[in-house]
Amino acid sequence: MAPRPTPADKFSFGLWTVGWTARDPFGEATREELDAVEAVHRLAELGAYGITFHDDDLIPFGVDAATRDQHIARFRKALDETGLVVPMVTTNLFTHPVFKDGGFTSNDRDIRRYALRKVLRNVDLAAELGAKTFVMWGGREGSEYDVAKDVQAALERYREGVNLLTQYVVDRGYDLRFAIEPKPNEPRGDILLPTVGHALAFISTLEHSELVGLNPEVGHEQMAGLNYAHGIAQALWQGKLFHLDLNGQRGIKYDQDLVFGHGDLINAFALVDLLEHGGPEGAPAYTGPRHFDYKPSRTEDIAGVWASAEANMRMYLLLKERAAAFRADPEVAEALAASKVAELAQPTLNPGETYTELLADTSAFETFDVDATAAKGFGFVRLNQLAVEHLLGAR
Ligand code: GLT
Ligand code: MN
Ligand code: MN
Repeated sequence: MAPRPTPADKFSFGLWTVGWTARDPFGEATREELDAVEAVHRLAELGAYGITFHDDDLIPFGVDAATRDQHIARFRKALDETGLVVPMVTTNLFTHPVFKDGGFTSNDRDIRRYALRKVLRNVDLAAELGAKTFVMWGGREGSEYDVAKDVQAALERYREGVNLLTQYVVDRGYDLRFAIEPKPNEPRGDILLPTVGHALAFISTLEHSELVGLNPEVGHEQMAGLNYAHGIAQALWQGKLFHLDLNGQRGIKYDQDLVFGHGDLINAFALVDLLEHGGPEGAPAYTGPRHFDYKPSRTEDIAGVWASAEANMRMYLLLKERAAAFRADPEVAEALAASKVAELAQPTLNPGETYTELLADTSAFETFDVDATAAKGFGFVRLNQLAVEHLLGAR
């Protein structure tokens, strides 16, 4: 039995996740629209602490200002009634046909200006609702045809857009940071900033790069055949893990958005272990929201939607429990030591040592027993077997 989720676990869900009516490119919706107020109440009952949304999830695209205010007021009331918070907000720059060639990087300049206005309006709403993170998933920023997109110009326009947004946040005094969500493809043939690495390199070029980090999604890295836990570790190492999207994906194929852990379970275990124990002295490496961005499968009715929402939180808590057991096992401690895992944290040079001393150290090279050292194994397989046994609950 995994413990029941509580707000202290910091689980959050996108309104578009439980609210997905399951329309796909091949078939109609299989579920009714879900009211945002009901989503807030149900998620609170299940033990979540937060809800996130795109502007258009909450406020239908194109409604007048008075209607917009009514939608926001109803939502706020539901938040007040339940205590649910809004840790993150994002903007939809992909559904409306006007964004068919992107928002910030559309070839059409008027569309780029419109996109910026749509985002600025939503940044104000995010700040009003107390969100600390503003996600930017540029799903339509890309192309199908290489000759149709000047990628260097597109990146320059992306940069121009993000620079404007950070300046706005600074000038307004908002306590809000931006998190770019990479994805390699779908819906565009190729999306700009396709992986964690591309996005980190882009962020380093920005005027207020300290205000811009990442929102990596499990499935999006795995669609590119990459190791999500490694990507998260690099984002942490660079101080750029501002937020994250947890879900499941099975291999290099379309974006499945399965329940967290229902894809690569071993990597999910390594991820939870990293988040919960990867900080100094085994402390959590990440303390932000554990945000689920999944799609309740098209086969499910509304009861199945709530069961799948629960499944995400349960998977996280079970993995957290398994990771704690792994860390507490003396045999694991011994295997970790035999594999010299902690030795990697030790600097390669001695304190104050330079290449001069290294060159003078004959034990490092001239008398170093290369063959004897090469003959020793690291014992990584034994260590991994212990991890998998803990994951299976076999230890
Ligand atoms: C869309 C996408 C997600 C993003 C959302 C944020 S929108 O549902 O598939 O991965 O996180 O814009
Ligand atoms: Mn996805
Ligand atoms: Mn996502």
